[in-house]
Amino acid sequence: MGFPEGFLWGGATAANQCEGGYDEGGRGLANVDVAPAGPDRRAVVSGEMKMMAFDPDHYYPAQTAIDMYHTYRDDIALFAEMGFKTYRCSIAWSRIFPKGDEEEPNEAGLAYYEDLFRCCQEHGIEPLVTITHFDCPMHLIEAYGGWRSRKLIGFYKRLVRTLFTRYKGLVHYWLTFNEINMIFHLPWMGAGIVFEEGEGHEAVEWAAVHHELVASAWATKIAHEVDPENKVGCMLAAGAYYPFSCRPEDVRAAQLDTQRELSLIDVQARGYYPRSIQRMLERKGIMLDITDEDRQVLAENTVDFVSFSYYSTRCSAAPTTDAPRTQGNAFAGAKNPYLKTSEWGWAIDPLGFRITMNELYDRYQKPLFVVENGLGAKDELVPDGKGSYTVEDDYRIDYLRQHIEVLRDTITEDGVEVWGYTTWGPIDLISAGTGQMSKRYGFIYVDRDDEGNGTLKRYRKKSFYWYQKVIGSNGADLD
Ligand code: BGP
Repeated sequence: MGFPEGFLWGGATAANQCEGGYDEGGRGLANVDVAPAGPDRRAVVSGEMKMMAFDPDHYYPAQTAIDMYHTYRDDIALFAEMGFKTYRCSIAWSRIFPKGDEEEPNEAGLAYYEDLFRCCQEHGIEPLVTITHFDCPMHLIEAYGGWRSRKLIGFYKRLVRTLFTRYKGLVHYWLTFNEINMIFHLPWMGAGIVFEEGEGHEAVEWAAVHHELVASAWATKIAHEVDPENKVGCMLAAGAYYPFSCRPEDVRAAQLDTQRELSLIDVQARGYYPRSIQRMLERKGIMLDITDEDRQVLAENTVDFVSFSYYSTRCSAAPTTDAPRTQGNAFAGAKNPYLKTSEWGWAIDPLGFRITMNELYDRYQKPLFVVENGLGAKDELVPDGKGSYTVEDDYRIDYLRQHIEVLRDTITEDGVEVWGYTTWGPIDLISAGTGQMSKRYGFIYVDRDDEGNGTLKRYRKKSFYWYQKVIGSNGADLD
C-alpha cells in the first residue's frame, strides 16, 4: 500500500518571496515589501521596529525577489516537467486592491493571476491558492492599524468575493491565512501589526487573531456560496510540542503551548474558542470583541480541510527548568538534545512529522494537507558535465526522502487522511525569516545572492530529477 491515487504532489511559494515587481501593474506597497534583509529584519517583522517605507540604509529583497512576476510561465513549465499535480502560490493583496479599501479592484492584478492560473491548468496543475501569505496593503496599516482593526474584515470580504468570482472554475483549493498562529511570533508579517510604545502586545495580537478568524469564516462561507466545488482550508505553522522532560511542570508547559498554538485552528475547524483559551484570556484581562454575528459565522463555516507547514517539532520547558534555549522558525523554546539541526539551527525530526499529523487528525477529524516542508540549506553551483550547471544536493534529497517515508507510513499505517504534499520553495526564493537568498529550499537553483547580485538564471538541481521520479511513481520510488 502506498500513496492514494490522485495524491496532490507539488511545491509551494508565496508572492512576496518570489514575485518581485513590487511597483508594477498598479500594485500598492505592502508590509512585506519593507521588511529588510540583515540584522534589523527580526525587529521589523515582529512589529518592534517601525518601518513604513524604504530607507537608503537597508536592502529590501522582496522588491525583485526572483522576478517570478515576469518569469512565471517558464517557472511553471519547470514545475510541470517535474510532474507537479498542484502548485501552491499566494495572491499579493495589493495587486488586487492596491490600497486595500477601494471599492473596485485593479484589473491588471486580476488579469495577472488569471493568466498564472490558466498556465497551471494548461499543464494539468491544480492551483492551491493562499489568499493571504504574510501580506497586508500598507495603506491598511497606516490608516487602520492592520488586523487590530475590525474594519479589515470588511475589506477582506471584498477581496475574497472578487477572487472567488473571477477565478471560479480555475481554482478549487483555497487557504485563508498562511500560518495564522504566526501572529503570536511575527505580528508584522502575520497581521500588519506594529506596536505602539507601552501597549500590551498580547491584547493587540488576540484582537488581530479574532478579526482574522472571523474573516476566515466569512471567506469559507463566500467560497461555498460562489462555487460549491470550492474547498477551503486553514493553515497552521505546525510542529508538536514535546515536554523537555517528564517533569510534570515541563509537561504542563508543553500542554499550554499546544493549547495556545492550536486554539486558532480549533476555532477554524470546530467553530468556537476552546474553554481553556477563554479562561486564559479572562485571567489576563483580555476582552475579545465577539459579536453575535461573529459567533454565528464562526460556528456555521468551519473549514473543509486542515493544512499546515511542518519543519520541526518544538520543545517546551517550565520557566523553572534549567534547559538550553533555541529559536527555530520564529518559535523560541527549549533545545531538544536528541535532534540534529539544519545549518540555520532548525531541528530535524521526521518522526515528529508523524506525531504532528496524528495529533492534528485525532483532534480535528478533517483531511490534512501538508503545504510546506523542506530543508533550507546552502548550495554550491557546479558544472553538470553537459555544458550547464547543477547542484549535488543529496542533503536535501535525504531530508525530503525521510519525511515522505514518514508521510507514507502515517497514511498507510495510521489511517490519517492526507490530500497532498507541497514542498516549500520548489524554486529558490527569499527566506521569510532572514531575507536571505542563500537559505535555499529549491529543486531549481536561482542565480541570485543575498545582496541582489546575479543573473536570475534557473538551473535544475539533482533533487529536481529525484522529485520527478517520486511524483512519477506516486511516491513508490524514493531512492
Ligand atoms: C514558513 C513560511 C514561509 C517560508 C518558510 C521557511 O514559516 O510560511 O513563507 O518562508 O516558513 O522559512 P524561512 O524562509 O525563514 O526559511
